[in-house]
Amino acid sequence: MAKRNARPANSRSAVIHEQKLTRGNGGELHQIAEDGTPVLTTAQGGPVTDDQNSLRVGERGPTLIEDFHFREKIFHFDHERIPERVVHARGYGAHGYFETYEPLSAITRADVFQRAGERTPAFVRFSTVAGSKGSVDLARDVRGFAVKIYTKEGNWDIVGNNIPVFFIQDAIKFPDVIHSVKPEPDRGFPQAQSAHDNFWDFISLTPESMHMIMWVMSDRAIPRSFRFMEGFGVHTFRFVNANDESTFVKFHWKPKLGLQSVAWNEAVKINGADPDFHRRDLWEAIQAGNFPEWELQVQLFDQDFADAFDFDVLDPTKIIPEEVLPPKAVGRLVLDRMPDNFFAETEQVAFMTQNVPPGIDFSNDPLLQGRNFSYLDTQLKRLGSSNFTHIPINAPKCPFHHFQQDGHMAMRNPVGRVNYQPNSWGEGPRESLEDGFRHYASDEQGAKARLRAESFADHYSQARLFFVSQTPPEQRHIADALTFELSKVQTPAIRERMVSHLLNIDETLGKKVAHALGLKSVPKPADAAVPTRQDLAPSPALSIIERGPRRFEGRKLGILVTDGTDASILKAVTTAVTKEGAMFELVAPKVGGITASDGKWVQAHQMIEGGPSVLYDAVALLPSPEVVSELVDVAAARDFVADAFAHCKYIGYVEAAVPLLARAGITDALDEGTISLGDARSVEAFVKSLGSLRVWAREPSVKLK
Ligand code: HDD
Repeated sequence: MAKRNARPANSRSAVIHEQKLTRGNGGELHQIAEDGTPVLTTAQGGPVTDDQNSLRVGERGPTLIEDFHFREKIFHFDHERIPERVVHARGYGAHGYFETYEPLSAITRADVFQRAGERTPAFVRFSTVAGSKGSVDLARDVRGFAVKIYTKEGNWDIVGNNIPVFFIQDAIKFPDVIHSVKPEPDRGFPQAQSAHDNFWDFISLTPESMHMIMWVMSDRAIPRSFRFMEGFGVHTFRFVNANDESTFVKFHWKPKLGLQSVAWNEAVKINGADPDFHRRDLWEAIQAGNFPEWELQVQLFDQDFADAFDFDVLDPTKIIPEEVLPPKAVGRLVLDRMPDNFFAETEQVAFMTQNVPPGIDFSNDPLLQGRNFSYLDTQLKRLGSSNFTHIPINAPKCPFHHFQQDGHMAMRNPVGRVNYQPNSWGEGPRESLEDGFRHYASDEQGAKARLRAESFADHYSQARLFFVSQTPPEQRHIADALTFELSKVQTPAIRERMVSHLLNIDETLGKKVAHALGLKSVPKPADAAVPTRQDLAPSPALSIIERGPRRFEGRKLGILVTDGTDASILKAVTTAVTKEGAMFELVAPKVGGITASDGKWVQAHQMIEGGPSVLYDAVALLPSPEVVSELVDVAAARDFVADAFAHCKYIGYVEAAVPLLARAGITDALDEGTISLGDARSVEAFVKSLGSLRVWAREPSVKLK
């Protein structure tokens, strides 16, 4: 029974529920009221009478320290924050499973790869690298792609990125590259930006970063969705079979829905319109039952291949082109459930490169070796206790037995007398030579020294390979991104030094950026340790456009509607889009909705000011002739159209929308991406063409930068 408590006037807003605890048969109290609602308790389990007013002396007197409920509540609140991750602070995760296609027993003894069709629980966290926890989703940045697979032989973490190479070759340089990209220490800005002096100063002094820079300046760094990006384990790892024979392996996650990115001009606007764009996208897709999926592909090779390959397979700034070594599909990853609680799972999940089950092992990649130290170490700082594996998201899902005990927040200690081994009580777990992890017995020798292998010295050839493998629009985007970023660098010498590296990668690119920056003269190419190889065959697998989806599935159409919108065209568009496996949102002058031409009320999803076209992959303009004259004067409606056009999106429009197109300056420039919607057939043609996602042929005319 709920009743308004008889309280002094100043606390009248507080509604106190008067509840009676239920009793069990033995008369014991339960913290559940007779009507089934739980009774509010303290963290100690004590039932609470009043959570609206602290305990005080008289109506206007001081608060009493005796108020244990108040003190406990505020104490806990004061300690809610934990340190954010030193990198990859902003992230979003989901649960799912990994399914093995076929047994891989010949090459690995890892249990997870032994049985076709077996599903193993998994958790994935996507992230940006540089920004703080509260930064925007569409920063130009690398995306983290960290996968935890809860195998029957312990947790296997592939702590990867959406880019298959890295900035540096040796982990000892990690603090430097990260310091340089984070906010500059004297001024505390810029946030989640690489466009500043410190970053480009470091990069221009670190030629090994050039291959990575090509990727980071490409559209890969502004993905449309986590669902449309690749993931890479980056390093060379080893598979090891039951006979202790090793095969080198590189891990790649390939999105089922294909690759897709946004334009930089669009990214900047998305960050304003919806800073949580990527989070919301994953949340909505999974809640709607559109479970994102990636295929695990592996590049497998032996020592002979490694010896013959043009580059060192231990160098994390190099790839093995897929055309040179085609990947093999070995399983799939499906994300089908959001965490119950963001903090408990996504924030507290601890990924560690050193989490490998028997059958998977490391190579000598110096970046990987350093990471294997860093990831354990950082969890203590972040999660506050060596018992972070007791947190459910980090605990293995297989049985585990060890003698680690005590420490802060110990949830489970060994039971019984024995907490060591060997012991003569005949109790407790013992090692297993047969089933335990056996480190691959590679034969290592050499003098102790701080050295960088000569085989790591070519910093430009693969940067060039990446650049020449891009389509013309993608090459333009790289040049534009470099120009934008370097335009934010205030020190001319840094801009010039950067251009001197670009000249080694591709002379035209270097000159183009020099010109766009307004450099007075083109600098000398940087001194290179070894000449850039011009003869590497382009790898089309490196292009997003070449790898595009050719389908609109999983994408979103924004439909501009008003009172009087043609109901039959609207129906045809929404039906066709849904049939494609895509989503749509209705954007209307008022979020409540519209009355369509058939007199029926249709609920809207966004008001025009809240649903700019940057949130959609394509747009349909279906205003009625009566309302369009009002719409042409609305800035957000004009931007909706002008931006969709400038971002090279497909635009379907009814005749009534022509004045709106005209106000957005588009009438003369209509092209194959602006499609008139007169009847069901034209709607079908429009929706079919959406699979191309963008009309890149339009780009030079709109000067999208
Ligand atoms: Fe790292 C987090 C990926 C190099 C040290 N890293 C972190 C995350 C990802 C990566 C995806 C976020 C995990 C999560 O969602 O919780 N890192 C990479 C990749 C690298 C790489 C693909 C190069 C190939 N990282 C790298 C180096 C070091 C670190 C060389 C240190 C020597 N990384 C860390 C860290 C983090 C981390 C400080 C911060 C939070 C955490 O580990 O759990 O230990």
